Amino acid sequence: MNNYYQKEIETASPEEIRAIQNAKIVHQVAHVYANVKYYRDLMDAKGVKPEDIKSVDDICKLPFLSKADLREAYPYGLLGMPLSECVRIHSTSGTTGKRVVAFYTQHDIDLWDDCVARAIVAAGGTKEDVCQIAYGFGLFTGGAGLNGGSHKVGCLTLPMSSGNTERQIAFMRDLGATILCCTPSYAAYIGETLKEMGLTPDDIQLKAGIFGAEPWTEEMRRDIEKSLGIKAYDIYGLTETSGPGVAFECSEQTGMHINEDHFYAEIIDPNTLEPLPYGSKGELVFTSLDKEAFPLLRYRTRDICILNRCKCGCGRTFVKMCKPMGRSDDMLIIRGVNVFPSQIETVLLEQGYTPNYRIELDRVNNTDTFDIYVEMSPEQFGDTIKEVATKEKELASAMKTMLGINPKMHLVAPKTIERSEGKAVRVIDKRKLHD
Ligand code: DLL
Repeated sequence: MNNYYQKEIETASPEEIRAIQNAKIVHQVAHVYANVKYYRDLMDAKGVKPEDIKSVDDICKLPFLSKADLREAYPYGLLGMPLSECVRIHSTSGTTGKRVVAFYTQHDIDLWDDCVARAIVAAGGTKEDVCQIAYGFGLFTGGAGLNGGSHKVGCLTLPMSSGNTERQIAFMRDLGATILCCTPSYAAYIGETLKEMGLTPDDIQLKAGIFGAEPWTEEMRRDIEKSLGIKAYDIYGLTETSGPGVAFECSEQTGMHINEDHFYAEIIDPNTLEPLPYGSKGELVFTSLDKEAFPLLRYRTRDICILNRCKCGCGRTFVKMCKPMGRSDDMLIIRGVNVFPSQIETVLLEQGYTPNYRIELDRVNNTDTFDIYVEMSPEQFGDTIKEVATKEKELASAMKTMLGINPKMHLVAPKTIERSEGKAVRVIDKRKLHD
């Protein structure tokens, strides 16, 4: 059986991969400098010209990009192609302030689909498979990304989107789904529901799962593999770099191969911003080598990670990243959705509350619980229980509009949320997200 989607490139020698990267980076920097004023200004400010970048060894001369730049340049400031050449946008969750909008030409979609197709084939997928996609469809990249990859492999694709779990299981059984793609927490929930419905893994035909978009542990992998009777593979990516498929796990299940012919990865010290050698723990930075419409150079992901180039038993030569080990910013991933505490603060202030709040997160039955405790003002505190309940509901609905997910709101008495003498501790995360 062919284990590769594009064997020649996936098993190319490190020298061959380098040569591809070197050729692409020269072209990409010229493209960005010519077409993206925002980045040209950053390069000019640093005194770097496109001619200074002759190979990927020179990447360290280029300025970094961060989420703050994306916000400043919103919506079109980092666009590398005329809008008339773009065919799609995707976006991260969150409304005002924190939104990231990524643009794609047809060429970009084709490359993205290839990256995801490699992931599906690495998980054992072929055109004989039935691929059930239970990532969200819409602006989120999960549904569309896996859908495109599944088509490229030639799988029969079920674009289910997330939710309606009993229907997911009914389709899975009726249509003989063999590969499930969703967040790991949703996979675990599907496993539990299967059991509650009195079914076992023998009642379904799944053989593999491709799970990502949020942190998950080896323990969770074992649980999911057992409850669904499958082999569970990790997949990584972010909206800014296209979406899922920047890196994917192979049969060895010991880290994710980065699609290095499309993305150049660096690890930096998040404090000094100095590049670190392979094997060091630091922040992952990506340069997209051939994306046209949203060609980010040296984008700081804020994911803490380790890269290594050990020989892999699967035969692939692409560098491997470990599971992300945390973040170098305060972003939380709750039920697969990216949430910044500052978004919560914005809603509270807009709705006339004090910014005295606490977020509590836990994982119960493989689903994230999300509680926000907010102090009432002394005037609000006089309200009846019924009035308070109505206010909690209104606040939850405003949060849902901002964040895309529903927290449980708790309005509490004035001065009951502990004050901190130093940096406020706003988040209590009881989930065990990392090994
Ligand atoms: O989560 C893209 C994606 C969709 C990846 C489906 C995999 C599968 P964003 O919503 O922009 O994009 O969130 C990106 O999610 O910086 C990581 O912090 C986190 N993340 C993504 N994949 C993984 C993973 C999509 N496999 C942010 N393990 C990233 C841990 C992950 N964290």
